[in-house]
Amino acid sequence: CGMCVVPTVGVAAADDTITVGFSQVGAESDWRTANTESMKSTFSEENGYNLIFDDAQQKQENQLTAIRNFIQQEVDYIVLAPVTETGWDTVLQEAKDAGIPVIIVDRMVDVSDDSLYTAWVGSNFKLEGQKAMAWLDAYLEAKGRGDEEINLVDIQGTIGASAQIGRTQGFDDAVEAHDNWTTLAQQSGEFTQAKGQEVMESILKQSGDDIDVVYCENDNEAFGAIDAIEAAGYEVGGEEGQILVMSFDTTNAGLTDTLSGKITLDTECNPLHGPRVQEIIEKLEAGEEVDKQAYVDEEMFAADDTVTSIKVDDADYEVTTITQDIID
Ligand code: GZL
Ligand code: ZN
Repeated sequence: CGMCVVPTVGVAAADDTITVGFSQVGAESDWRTANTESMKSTFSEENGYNLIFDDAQQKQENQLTAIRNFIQQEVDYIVLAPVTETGWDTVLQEAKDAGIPVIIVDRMVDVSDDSLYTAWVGSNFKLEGQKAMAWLDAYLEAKGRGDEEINLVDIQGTIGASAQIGRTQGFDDAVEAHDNWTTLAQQSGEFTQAKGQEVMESILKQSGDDIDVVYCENDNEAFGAIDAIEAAGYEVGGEEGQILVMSFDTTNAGLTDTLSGKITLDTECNPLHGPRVQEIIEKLEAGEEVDKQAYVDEEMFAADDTVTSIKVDDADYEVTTITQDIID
């Protein structure tokens, strides 16, 4: 009903353990599940922590409620995985007034004053998009399709999330740079399989025969899109006449689809923030300085070795051909 306050799990801890309040986006994707697991296994009791975990079911108002609960419970640290970038200034000011350091993970917050958070650790989402599209450029060239008219579909993530903003930016900039590339459709799949399938179905109805590439902004959307594409009688894959599906997150299921060739490129987005946040908290406990922002390194996995390295802004990135033992 939205009125009931979801009871936040957790109890007040003995005074020598560190109590961490973690406001998580939700459980919309495999990536999110791995991210939650990383935080829970790092901030375990046996590791000397008391973790109070809250799942906001992808609603910002639930995250605001959770943070206010953490403040009332006088936690030692607040960790926030923000669902979208804006709307955090007031609640972060309340945490600051309460003297509770806030660590942002994964997506960014867009705040008027960056002293409202102590540190951020996550991915460079625009670079992820640039890398993926640089691979597509090289892949099509290698396949002799560099001058062909290419029609692309972008199934976007949750609108306003940093991962969506950055990956869409990488997509749009690359399409802009190629006069033989056209964006047929660009719509949010909300980072979920169900919505990804629904959006793909409606786009296929409008222009199925014209689609060359589907750029999914996470694996779960790709799973849904692939089901829709195959149900409509088209083939997914990197060859002419097939629909090339590319994705992000490199979840186990995503890499399994890359191994089978259903996904042609999966660009990593590393979910294992637990250890990184722990390092920040331990430094803060020791009174040491921490970096304001820390990007995680991320790789790319392709179904075949057509392209083994790409360049973005004079930096080189390796493209790994997926094998079963990488997935295990
Ligand atoms: C990316 C993260 C995104 C994942 C999606 O760091 O914010 O949110 O790519 C998840 O799977 O929903
Ligand atoms: Zn090009």
